[in-house]
Amino acid sequence: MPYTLPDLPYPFDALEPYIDARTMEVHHDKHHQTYVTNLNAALEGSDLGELPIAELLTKLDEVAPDKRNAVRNNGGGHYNHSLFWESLSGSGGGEPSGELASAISSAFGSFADFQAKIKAAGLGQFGSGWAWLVHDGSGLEVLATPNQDSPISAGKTPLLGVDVWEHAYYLLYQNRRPDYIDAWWNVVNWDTVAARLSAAS
Ligand code: MN3
Repeated sequence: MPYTLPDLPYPFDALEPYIDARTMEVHHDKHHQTYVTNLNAALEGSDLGELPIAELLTKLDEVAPDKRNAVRNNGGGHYNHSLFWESLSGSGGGEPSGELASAISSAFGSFADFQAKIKAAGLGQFGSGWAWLVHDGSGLEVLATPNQDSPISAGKTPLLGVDVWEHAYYLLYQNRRPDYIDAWWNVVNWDTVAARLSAAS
């Protein structure tokens, strides 16, 4: 069965004023749809297209060499964006609690230190990519990936990612990536992130 575009779990305007409805519409309906379409095209005739997307991204070396980059980019795009939509909520923001809050404090010092690390990773990613909070098997780590590379391909479990491609923010923030990252914290769904940590650890 081909991969399909998941519905957004909220209306396009749910993340206003931090992320505008028009950006969400184009980002989900056009950008994410294109990753799905191109992923299915690259896997046409291959059994690998039967795998759950997260598993496919751990088996990129099994993809035919002439299709591997297309699967890496578009499969990563599909997986990363599916995770991204679920990580956000119009009633999000604030700070995490419980086990997630403790894990962040012990890994990074404080929630503010963690936020600074994510921002530095997002701003330090030249061109397009993502900044991530991941579970690396033993604890939490912040890292950046270029393009649509996903930490899951490196054996790390993504808990939260911020999309720093210009398509994620340009309509509202133009070149001001720092302002977008600052605003994005207001729509992070910490319940989802906490559930991912529980599943990973
Ligand atoms: Mn994007």
